[in-house]
Amino acid sequence: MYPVSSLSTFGSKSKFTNGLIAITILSLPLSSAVVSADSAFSEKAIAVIKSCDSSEVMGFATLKERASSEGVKKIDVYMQVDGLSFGNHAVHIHETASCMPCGSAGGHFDPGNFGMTNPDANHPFHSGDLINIESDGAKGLMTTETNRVTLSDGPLSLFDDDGSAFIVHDLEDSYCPDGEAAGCAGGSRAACGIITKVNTIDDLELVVSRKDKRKDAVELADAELEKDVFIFLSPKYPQDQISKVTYYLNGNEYETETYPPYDFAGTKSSDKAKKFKTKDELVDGTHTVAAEIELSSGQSTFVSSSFTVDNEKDRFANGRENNPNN
Ligand SMILES: [Cu+2]
Repeated sequence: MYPVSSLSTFGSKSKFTNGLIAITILSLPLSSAVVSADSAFSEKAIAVIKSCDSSEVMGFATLKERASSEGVKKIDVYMQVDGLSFGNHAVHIHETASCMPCGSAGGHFDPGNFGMTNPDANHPFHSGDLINIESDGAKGLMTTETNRVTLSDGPLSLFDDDGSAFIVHDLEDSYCPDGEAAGCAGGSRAACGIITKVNTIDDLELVVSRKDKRKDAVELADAELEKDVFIFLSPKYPQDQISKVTYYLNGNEYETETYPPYDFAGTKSSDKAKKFKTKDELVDGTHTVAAEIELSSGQSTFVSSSFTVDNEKDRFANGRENNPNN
């Protein structure tokens, strides 16, 4: 149950109000929105998260599959949801790609011979069990990784015959420390998002350069940043097929660009990128930039990349402060 007033914090910015695609994706049978996978790894998927009460868009999630050094498939999950009440809310992958109504998403995703989808039983040991999303009453943010499910084909694939969906619950996931108890896995359902593959847009990625002319850019994902950087959408994807990019920094709306090049910190009239001062804007540690990308075709999609900021190291290297290791 959300107060309508807090829901409107998302809608009033009109970021998602014309995200008709998002809605289209959700209402289409999974197969029509899904594009065939052509590689076993580095698959991506998105979910548009909508209120169970009003069907209003509250946020989105991105999923990226990668192989560990031992070949284990891991998925990086990023989710931002606005309008959740203050506190923690359970997030799980549920067994069916259906959100209308939210109950139709079924129980917790848990394939296999011993699958047990009852949310409050075998919890938190279902394949689809994730961690809580933390909300400050307006914004909610969650990043995690899981190796219990895959996007690519296989026995743990989220893209089984009936697909899968995220459910965000009204209450905190207690992880059921005392075994099965009604509501211990988060209780009633607050929001839902069908998980949809987006394999056609591999070139749609965030990159970062040290130069305002965007030279020598590298992938933003897993980059280690210091001082001033220039983050933008890779020009590998045809820029004329994009109509608008809305950037988020750690879940908060940061910049909206309606013309290429799509710079995270904005573009100068000279066409150079404006600098993003990591030292002023972020503490050292891991951060995430996400982008909602509206395509000229009318579709919307989302990308996110987590990176590390380390300005301390730089300070020691320059000898401006005493290095405690000396
Ligand atoms: Cu659940």
